Amino acid sequence: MYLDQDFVVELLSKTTHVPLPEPTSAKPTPLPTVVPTVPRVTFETLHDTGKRTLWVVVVVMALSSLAFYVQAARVPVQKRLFHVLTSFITTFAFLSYFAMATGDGIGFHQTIIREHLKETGQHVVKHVINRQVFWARYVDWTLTTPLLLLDLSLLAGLNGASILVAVVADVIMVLTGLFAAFSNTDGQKWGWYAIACIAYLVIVYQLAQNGRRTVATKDNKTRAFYSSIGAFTLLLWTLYPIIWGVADGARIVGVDGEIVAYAVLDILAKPVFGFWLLTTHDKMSQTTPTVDGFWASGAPTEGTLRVGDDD
Ligand code: RET
Repeated sequence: MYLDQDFVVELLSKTTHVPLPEPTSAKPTPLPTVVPTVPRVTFETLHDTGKRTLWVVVVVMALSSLAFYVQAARVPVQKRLFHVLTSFITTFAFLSYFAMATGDGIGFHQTIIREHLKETGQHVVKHVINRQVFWARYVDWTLTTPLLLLDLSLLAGLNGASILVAVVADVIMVLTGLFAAFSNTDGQKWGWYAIACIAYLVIVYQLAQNGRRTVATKDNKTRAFYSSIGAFTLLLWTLYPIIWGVADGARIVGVDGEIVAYAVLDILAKPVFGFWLLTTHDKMSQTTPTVDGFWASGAPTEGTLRVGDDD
């Protein structure tokens, strides 16, 4: 707003002046010291490296999903379940990476660092750290890690109860990992993390102990293959909690580093794992694990009464 100078002078001259207090002989009382405390606010976010990496994974997941769907249509129906499961895994990963690359599925976790002031006895906010948490990852893992476990369990011929235990432990692991990522105190964060690690050990037990015992009754090729792909999976999966620990957990690794590390692991754990599983499985003879029954032929119709049939 523009104000005319003469108008302002006239206005001020008309202002009634409040009389100043008369000087007294009394000494001025000391005022309490007010320490100005403006907290430092920092943001830990992704930069160009992170963004580019997310887009690379979007493309890798899209192309491998297409390849898996095409391969699924070409194999005998008894082998198709593995293809369908693996295609779903990369499809969910594609959706989650597309969300993150376009800025969806990302939240902020706020850490507030306080300082104790001896003079006033107050706890003042000194530093506020806002770090991006990619929660879309956890949605992806909740859906895809059980499917990966299903792939391995079917290969080993694991019983239904063990599969269920492994899948439920897996969901608990991912969800408690998500709680850890958004927790407020160190106790809460590492408490959730410890629970997630116990759930992870339950999965390892089911697949390594029960899975190996079951696969021991199968042919040599299946046994050898289960050992190799199982060891590969165990190694890769164990790296996830380590990355979480140094990135989201201890905050030693930045957001870009975290994205790159998970991208490498995700490509190995999904498309590379998938291609290895499917090509090896397709090459195996008909005596090696195939899924028959309902999953290949649907519900049995033999012996059922069809209402409406004349004969
Ligand atoms: C969290 C943090 C809490 C402790 C543990 C974790 C384990 C995560 C795992 C993830 C595997 C993901 C895979 C993705 C494939 O694309 C949740 C990181 C134990 C094992 C295989």
